[in-house]
Amino acid sequence: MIPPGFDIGVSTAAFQIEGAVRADGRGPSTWDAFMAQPGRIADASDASVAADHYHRRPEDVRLMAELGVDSYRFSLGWPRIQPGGTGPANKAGLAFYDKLLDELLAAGIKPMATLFHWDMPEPLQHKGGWMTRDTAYRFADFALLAGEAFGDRVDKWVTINEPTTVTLNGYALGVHAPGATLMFDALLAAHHQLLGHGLAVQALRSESVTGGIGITNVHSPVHPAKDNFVTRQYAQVFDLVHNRIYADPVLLGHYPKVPFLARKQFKALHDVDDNDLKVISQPLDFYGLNYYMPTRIGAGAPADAATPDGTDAEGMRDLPFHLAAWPEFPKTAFGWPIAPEFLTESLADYGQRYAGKLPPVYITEGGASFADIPAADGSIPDTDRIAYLESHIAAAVAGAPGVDVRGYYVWTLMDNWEWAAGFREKFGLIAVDPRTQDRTPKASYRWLQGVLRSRS
Ligand code: IFM
Repeated sequence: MIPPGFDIGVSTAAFQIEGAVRADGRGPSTWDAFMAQPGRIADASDASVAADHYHRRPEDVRLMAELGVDSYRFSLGWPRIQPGGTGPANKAGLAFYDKLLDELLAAGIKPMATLFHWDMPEPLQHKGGWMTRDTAYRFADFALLAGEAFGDRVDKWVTINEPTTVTLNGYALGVHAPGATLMFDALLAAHHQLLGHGLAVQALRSESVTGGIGITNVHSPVHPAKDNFVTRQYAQVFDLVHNRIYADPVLLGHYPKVPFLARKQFKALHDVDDNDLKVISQPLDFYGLNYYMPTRIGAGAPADAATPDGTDAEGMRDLPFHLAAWPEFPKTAFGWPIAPEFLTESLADYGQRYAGKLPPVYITEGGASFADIPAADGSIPDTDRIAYLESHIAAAVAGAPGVDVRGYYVWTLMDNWEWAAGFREKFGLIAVDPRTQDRTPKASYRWLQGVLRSRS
């Protein structure tokens, strides 16, 4: 099933698994502040312990080694390394990732490090976070620190994870940190993240890091619910805000053309300096795609304020379009349609749209939340997750014309703190008991282990 040279990895993020939010000089982050606000997190939990990976790192690396993955994608906690978002590195923070990198390499696992997976040092958020241009430059300083410390060992660098989600959930709808409800004005945060990406690429290259450099966005192919002019236009607008305003500037060096009806809303992106676009579109060594589900857009305001993550955002009600259902597909526990054919469609779309400009692609995240009800003997027979992974890995391996797909990273190694959903949504190959922190590999872990062993 998996050809030679095609990497299978697992993916995580610092804030979702590490815990130890006050340990060893870590500074507060945007998410520390957000999760402390009443009503923000579905189960009223917080990530102060999460999966306690900060203290259980060696055990987690051992579990990855036994699983047999080629690569591990994790993120470097910016507030752990640079607690105030400026100035020198916190030695204890660096030491944690130093040990992680050494342990991974000793286990034969290639490290893929993400620089920004959503936990911004709080002092930078106070100054406006990604709405402030200066944050892009502070992010480049952080990239420089990371490149200097780990540039000899990281196999691949991802500058920013899912700028779409940060812009939409964090700055437009307010269901993620920092909780801003700027709607289309949030597009400035998109531009500053992209600028931060470009500056971080320059910073890493100035440190002559040995690993490849890329960015990751979450791609959702968009379809109109009805085949009429207005619905098609709204679908096009959603495709822009979710997908193309990130991929086009990075891969083509310009923002996409906007349908006439939305010109005003996208103005922030059309006033940008050409020099920014040059910085944003530097050639990359790879492009990261996270794929979870397709989106169907219907014309007319939504019936309720629900976002795809199940959290209500009042701003949704003001939109002239809504997210329509996919009754033809089975769903994950999150209610997301399970449709591997749309991963194929996403790849085909990239192959066509970015022909000649697309570096090798890694599916840097893919996975599903399920209820994971334990059997009487305590084992977790998550056959629905196995089916999900089998079909999506097969789609990634099959690829599409014009795309060189080099790997698939399962989201995620172990059950974690799923942002605004708290501990409710379980995506892991390994269950984590929230009281004892005991790790129990699920059937999906054993299945993937078998697949990886059978390669040789
Ligand atoms: O948990 C998240 C991750 O942090 C980013 N991509 C989507 C995952 C599932 O929602």
